[in-house]
Amino acid sequence: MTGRYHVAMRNVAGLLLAALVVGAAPMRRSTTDPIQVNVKLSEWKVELSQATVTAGAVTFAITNAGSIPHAVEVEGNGIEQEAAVIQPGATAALTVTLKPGTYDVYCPVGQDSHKKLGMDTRLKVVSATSPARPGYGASAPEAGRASAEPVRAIRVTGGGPVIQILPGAFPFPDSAAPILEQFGDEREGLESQVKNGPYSNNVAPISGSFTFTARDKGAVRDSVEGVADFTTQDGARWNLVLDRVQTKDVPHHPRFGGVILGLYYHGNTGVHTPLVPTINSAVALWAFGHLSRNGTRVTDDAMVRVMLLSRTRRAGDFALACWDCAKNKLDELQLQILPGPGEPKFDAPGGFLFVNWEQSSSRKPAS
Ligand SMILES: [Cu+2]
Repeated sequence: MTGRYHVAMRNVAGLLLAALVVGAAPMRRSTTDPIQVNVKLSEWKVELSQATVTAGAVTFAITNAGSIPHAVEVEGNGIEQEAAVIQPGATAALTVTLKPGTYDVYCPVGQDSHKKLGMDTRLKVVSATSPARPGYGASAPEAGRASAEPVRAIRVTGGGPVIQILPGAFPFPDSAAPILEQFGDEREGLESQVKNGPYSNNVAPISGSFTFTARDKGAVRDSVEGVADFTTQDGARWNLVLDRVQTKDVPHHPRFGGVILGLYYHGNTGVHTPLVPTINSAVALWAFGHLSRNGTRVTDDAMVRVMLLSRTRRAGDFALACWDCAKNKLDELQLQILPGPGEPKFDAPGGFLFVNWEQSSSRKPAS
C-alpha cells in the first residue's frame, strides 16, 4: 500500500494534492467529514484526483483550468447534481452524498457536446468497509469512446436548392461578440470575418451534386470518400474528390479524429466558430481533397469542411434565419473548400468555395 501511495503521489504531481489524497484515505474518514475529490476541467477532459472514494458526503473541489466556461454534473444511482457554469480560471465546490456505485462525472455544457468531446469520466464509490484506492482517474478517451466503440457510418446525399455563399457580413454580430472574446489569437481573424466572411446572407443559386460516405472509428482512423461537382455563379465547373480525413486539433477546433457523428456546437457553445449559428450536426468532418476547376487540377491538398446540420437558412432568399438553429431539421449540407497550407487563394469570390445543398438526406450505408 505504501508503494502504491508513492506512485500515486508522483502521478498527481504536487504536494498539496498528495496531502489531499492521504487525507482522503478511507481509514481517516468520519461520516460528518466530507471527502474531497479535486476535479480539473480542461478542453476536453475531466480529471479526478481519485477514481474511487468511500460512500458518504463527497465535496468536489472544481477548477476550470481550460480556456472556455465549463460545468460539472455528477450522475448515477438516482443522483443528478450539477455545479453551475465555471468561468476559465475560476473554482467551485459541489457536495453530494453518494452511496456505493459508479457515477458519471461530466461537463453538461452545450447539451452534452463537451461530454461528447471527452469531458466525461467515472467515479467509483465503495462502501466504507472496502478499501478505496487513490490514484488519478483517467478521462474518457482511452477508457471509453476510442477503443470500445464500434464503427459508425453515414452516407449523405446533397439535395434541394444549391446555393453558393459569397463573402459578406455575418448577420448576428452581437450574439457572436461575447463568444469571440474566448478565441484568443484567433479573435482578430474571426472579427474581420464578421464584417466580410463566408457566413453571410450574400448567396447565389447554382447547381451541383455531392455525395459522400463517412466512418467514425473513434479517435483515429476515421475515413471519408465522396465526390462533389458544381458550377459556381461565375460559370466555373468545380470537381472535388475527397481523399482522407484531417485529424489534427487546433485550439477551439477539435477534429474528433476527422469525423464526428451527432454533435451540438458552434454559436453559443464555444466549440468551433460562433460565426455559424448554434446547430446540431448529423455528421461533421474535416478532410483533404483533390480540387479541379474546368478540368484543370487546382490542388491535391484542398482543405475541406463538410457538415450535415440543422437548417440555418430560410427558403426563398436563403438568408441565415436563426442564431440558435439547433432544433431545426438536419437537412442542410455544407461544403467549404479552402486552399491547402501555403497555397494561393482560389479563383473565386473571397478565394474560397462554400456551397450548400438545402434539402439533403442521410442514411446508414450498406457495409
Ligand atoms: Cu465543458
